[in-house]
Amino acid sequence: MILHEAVECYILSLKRVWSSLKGERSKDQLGNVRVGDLVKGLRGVPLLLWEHSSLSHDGVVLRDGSTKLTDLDCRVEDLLWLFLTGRYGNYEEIEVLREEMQKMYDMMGGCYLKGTEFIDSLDVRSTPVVSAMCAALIAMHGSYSTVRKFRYSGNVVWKHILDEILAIIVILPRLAGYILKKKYGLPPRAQDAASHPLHSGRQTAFSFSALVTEEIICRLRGCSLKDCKDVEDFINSYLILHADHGGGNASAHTARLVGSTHVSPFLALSASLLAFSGPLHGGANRDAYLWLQGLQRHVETHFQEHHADEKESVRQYTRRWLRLGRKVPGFGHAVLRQVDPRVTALLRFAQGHKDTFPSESTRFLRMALPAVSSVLGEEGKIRAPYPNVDAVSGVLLESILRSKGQERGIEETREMVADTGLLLFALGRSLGILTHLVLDRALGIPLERPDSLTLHQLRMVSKL
Ligand code: CMX
Repeated sequence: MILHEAVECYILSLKRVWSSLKGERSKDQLGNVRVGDLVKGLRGVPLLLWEHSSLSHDGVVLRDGSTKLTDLDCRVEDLLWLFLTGRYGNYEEIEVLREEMQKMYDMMGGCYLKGTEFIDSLDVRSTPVVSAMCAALIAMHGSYSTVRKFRYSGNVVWKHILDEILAIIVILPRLAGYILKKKYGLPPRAQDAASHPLHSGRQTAFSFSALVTEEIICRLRGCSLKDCKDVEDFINSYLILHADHGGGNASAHTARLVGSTHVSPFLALSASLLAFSGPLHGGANRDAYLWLQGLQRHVETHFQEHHADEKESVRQYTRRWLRLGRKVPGFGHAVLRQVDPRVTALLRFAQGHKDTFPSESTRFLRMALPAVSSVLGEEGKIRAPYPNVDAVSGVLLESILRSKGQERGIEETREMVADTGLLLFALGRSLGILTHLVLDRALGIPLERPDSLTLHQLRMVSKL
């Protein structure tokens, strides 16, 4: 028997047991959990401590138990203060944080250089942008730990971790901008030169959203930050809405698991972003935008050629897609059971800023999303046939990036928008993940080490 046949044979025998455990034996008790919990990815089983926020069927709530993430009206630095101290900071405190971040930013030149050298050595065109970011984080870790020699243990280790996560946070926007520059051949800027000090000579205090807007959006649009006030506000909201979603999602949980081995936050973040980039999690951000682009083209063509009803075209396209056995990216959720509140918040923002977001983009989303949902609902098995945050972010971002009249081809612009949305999501999520690593180490969260069972052992429990 050749290898593939032998493996297939083994898999078929495992699948038979697996299916019975998912079905008729799922209610069998297994210690404190049920067999069904184990085979369904521990959905809804409360197993993790996560201080920043928790997620329920209708959205994410911050640690005070009443404030929704979508209700926050603040800057990224206010959120960082909240995550790190458990309360809102006053004006002076946030200014102190901004100064700390500016100092950190000025110190990170050598480290950043290591990251960019590593990115230069990659074939960036064929490397997924988040993988390039992870590789650069690993390279920068070597440089950072040479300068700051300390062991990742002891009572006050959280102070070192705090310094380290601030160092990472301030450098991430430049790294993301550099990756996009390399991948899309954007014109170099003085700040990209290795010899150029990181300090940009900005007159105002450090602002994460401003840095992200300057390094990513302004670079892609070829404009300056002062012409982008609305865009900077959008980016600030986008980062905040993506910053945290409880501790059970794949990226947050990976950071917790890997961090629990006491590795450096550079490495824990790198691992967590790799988990993030999968198509069922953050990677859906990119896929959903490209899927919606295909949908939009289909709807336009059908309208031009047959004057077909738009909603019917959307339903037809979705049905065909599902018939191929594929998932519709940007729809469904493991926890939410309604339209993702972040979808509503981002659309509301766009509708309130019509100069930046032409009404056609929001009109299309408002028409198409419920039509896709209605087809997914007909499937019967999808527990949340509603759009999640990934369904809107790319289309809205495209409005910003196209509004300056890019000279690129349509396909390349699409790829660029898709990559940019994904990187922005990664930057937002890094804020929650990194700040929680400080709390993990301060609390002494132990090495995560759940028990595992073989299918044979499960069969014994279920008497199969
Ligand atoms: N398209 C097609 N089928 C879907 C679907 C979708 N968008 N969402 C769920 N289903 C299917 C599942 O594959 C499952 O089918 P089987 O029973 O045949 O295996 C069934 O519906 C039930 O799934 P569920 O309980 O509703 O959803 P899960 O908790 O298993 O999965 C998620 C949740 C997000 C992985 C899933 O909805 C999905 O794959 N969505 C598309 C990818 C996506 O948008 N991911 C981003 C989520 C947000 C984030 O984490 O960033």
